[in-house]
Amino acid sequence: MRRRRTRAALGATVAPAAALSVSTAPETATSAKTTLADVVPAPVEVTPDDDADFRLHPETRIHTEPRSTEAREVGELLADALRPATGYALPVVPAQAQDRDHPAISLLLDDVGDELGPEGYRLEVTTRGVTIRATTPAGLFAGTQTLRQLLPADIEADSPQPATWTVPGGTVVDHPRFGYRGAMLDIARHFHTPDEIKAYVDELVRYKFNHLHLHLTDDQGWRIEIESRPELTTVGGGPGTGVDGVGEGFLTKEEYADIVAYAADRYLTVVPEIDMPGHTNAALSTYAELNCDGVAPPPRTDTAVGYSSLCIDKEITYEFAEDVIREVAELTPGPYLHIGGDEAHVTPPEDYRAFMRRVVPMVEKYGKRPVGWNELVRAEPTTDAVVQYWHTDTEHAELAAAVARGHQVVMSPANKVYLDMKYDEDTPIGLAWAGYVEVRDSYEWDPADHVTGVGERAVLGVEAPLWSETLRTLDHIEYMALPRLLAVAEIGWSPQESRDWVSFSERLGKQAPHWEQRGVDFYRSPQVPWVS
Ligand code: TNX
Repeated sequence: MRRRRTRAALGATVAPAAALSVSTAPETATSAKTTLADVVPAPVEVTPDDDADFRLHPETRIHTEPRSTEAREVGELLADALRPATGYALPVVPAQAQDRDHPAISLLLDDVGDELGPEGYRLEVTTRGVTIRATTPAGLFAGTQTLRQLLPADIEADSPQPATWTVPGGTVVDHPRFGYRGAMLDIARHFHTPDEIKAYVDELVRYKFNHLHLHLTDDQGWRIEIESRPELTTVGGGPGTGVDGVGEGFLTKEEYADIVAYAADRYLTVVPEIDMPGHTNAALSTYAELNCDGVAPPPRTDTAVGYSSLCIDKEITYEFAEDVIREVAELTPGPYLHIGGDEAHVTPPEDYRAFMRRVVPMVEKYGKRPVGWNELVRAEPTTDAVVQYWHTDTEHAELAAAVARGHQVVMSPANKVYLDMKYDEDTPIGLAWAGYVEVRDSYEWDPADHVTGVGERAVLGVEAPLWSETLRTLDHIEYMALPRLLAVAEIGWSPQESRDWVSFSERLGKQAPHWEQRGVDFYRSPQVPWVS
């Protein structure tokens, strides 16, 4: 996805426009040569070699592992990323013994050691070229994202630039701390189009996220086509749906499958969420028979939560749940299916348990690993279910007990990583129920030391949710996500002992020219020494 917008265009989409220019960095660093250590998330090991810089050149080729389609495809994606600004041909060709001397970026599948895990890579820059080695194509892909950050910001331009394309010399050895590094996008409160979702995917993969959780259904709208219940989308996702009635739209099955494939090509797994039994007014107002009294409530376009529930005692509820789960599971190659379960305030606790005891096994019946918001543990589901922790407490007996029973947890504490929280009182969009969340708040916490009783072994990973009650456009998404998304990226990837706010904020500041060059919006946090 290539996009280009001006600041003026952004002003037109975020109200009040003036508020966006309020924050100026305390100090503004000057643009300097990129060093091998300027990467976000910080790599595990970086060894610079000042005498080994490599320059991309009109004759540079991309050599990929012979006979590996995946390696070639990673090479093609890299070429697509580098061709517009360099104007070079960058042919992608199988690596051959005889052309070892040709200046090249080489992507090779090699046993780089078990300690680097399935996503690790080694990147070596010498005057002859760049070599990325990994055990898997996912590792090669991660290495190419590091390489993109090592080039001057002009590499983001969509037409040839006069720059010198120097890659700093040395070696990077890298692998992630957590296997699950996610971001969530809410397309229920305001629908976001396939192109907008793909643009977000593009941002995520740059910073080595590997899961995209799509919040597909909520009170204000149903956004995924279900063939057995066609009106869920034509009515529940149709005109007048969404917050303030201006968020209509839905993904057809083809569009969803296309997003899943686009993400998979970039080693990102889509995690679909169907939120139940609460957050279901869009379904309840579409199909009257889902209500206990058989009467459809009116559609809702406000932002209240916790008032809706599927009817626990009706058999049709479970037929509905199973049809939806089956169809979504069939469309989803990834291992997870999220069933929500949050804020079911009008579902009595016994009913909630009864509902989840029938519905969680349906997810498994269709071959998926259930995921639920942390309230799910009240139903004592199978310990295979992943618990997504969104509450803000650091003492949470219910969660600790679930971990003691054997559950794995994805950490998303709202006061740290909810990207829809305002940065400060001047943020023109966003909510503030979990407090203001500045970039340093997002960075300075450890998922494995945050809730008593939830240690490293129980943490599957970390996820940054972005709820869209106040977010309509891609500019809004970018403005709330950047720069905090990168704090979450580093928490998920980099070793805890090497994490350091000063280092992070300096590396973050150097991302600004990249974002500006590609027309991506971001919040100029006063905490960050932005490079202009
Ligand atoms: C709480 S977090 C919710 C969402 C809202 C969000 C707004 C969670 C599991 N539920 O329904 O959109 O707060 O920040």
